[in-house]
Amino acid sequence: DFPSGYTGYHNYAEMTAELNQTVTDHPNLVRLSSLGNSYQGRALPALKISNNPAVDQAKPEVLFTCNQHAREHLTVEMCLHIIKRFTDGYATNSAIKALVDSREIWVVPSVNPDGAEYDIAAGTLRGWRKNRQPNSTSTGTDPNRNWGYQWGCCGGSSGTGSSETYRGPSAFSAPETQRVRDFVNSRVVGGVQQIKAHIDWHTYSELILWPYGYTYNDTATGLNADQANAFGTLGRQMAALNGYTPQQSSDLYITDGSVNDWMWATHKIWSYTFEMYPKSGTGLNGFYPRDTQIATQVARNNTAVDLFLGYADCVPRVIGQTC
Ligand code: 0X9
Ligand code: ZN
Repeated sequence: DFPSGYTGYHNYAEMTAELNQTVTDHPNLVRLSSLGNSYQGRALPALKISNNPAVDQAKPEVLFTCNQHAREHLTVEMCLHIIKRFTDGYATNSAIKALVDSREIWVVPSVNPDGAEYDIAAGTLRGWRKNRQPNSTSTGTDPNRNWGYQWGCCGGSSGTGSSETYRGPSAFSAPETQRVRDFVNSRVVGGVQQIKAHIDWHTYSELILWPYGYTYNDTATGLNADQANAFGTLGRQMAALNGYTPQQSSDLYITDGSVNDWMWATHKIWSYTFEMYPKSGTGLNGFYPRDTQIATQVARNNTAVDLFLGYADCVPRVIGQTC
């Protein structure tokens, strides 16, 4: 389990208990489901927050995913914080109520529970990143190199099983990315993707990133200048609220097979990566802020998340366009 100094983080059982408690506390605001199982058979819970969660309403849908990378435990706390804020706050906070009433919000607090549990299983913090699926020479696929758009195209991932950025033997070879893919595909209703915007939470470096990651070019197939401008403009506005640094993903480094590129290229979902606290670190310590940091660092994103949700129906509005 989490060692001393980190017990304020949720392990998988505690995360599951928290989601179940949310259902008990707010049965009319949430619906809990599973996207299917991880490689090792853990359920991948998804919580829908809506003012009528049993019904598929004709409202813009938004997706938050956390913990693609095992050791980035702060992101699980971010997703749980989003859930708490938009459920506990509904009755008393009119701004929160307005967002929940006008959106259908999906939260997947752990895309990689096998890796996260392995990371803490010995009572130490192992620095594990990937999932726990065996490969031909080693263990683990990097989920964020396993998505099926320009998979393995561009030197932004590795074909070596022991690498931290091993892309897997084929796109969507990881059960976890398959499950999220199938869920997102299932939200195409009547030929229209219902999910309009997405944030994938990571640590660390305090960045807001947007597509594409596979190329340094600002525009490319499926991403025109207006769209790049809208991505950047909303990204910079959110960064002004949380103090992160905004940039195109590839300005950090080239990645291929990342979730943001797939979400955008395949579904035209406005998909961002947020790299949370801290801004810098030495060795693995940047992945392991003490639990005393959790409350501050998740709340820091409140206004950026609210802005994001506000624009989620039509991100191009941020540059004066209509949808
Ligand atoms: O390398 C990653 O997957 C992310 N950084 S992390 O340190 N959390 O591993 C960055 C992904 C950014 N997205 C793209 N470049 N597309
Ligand atoms: Zn990450």
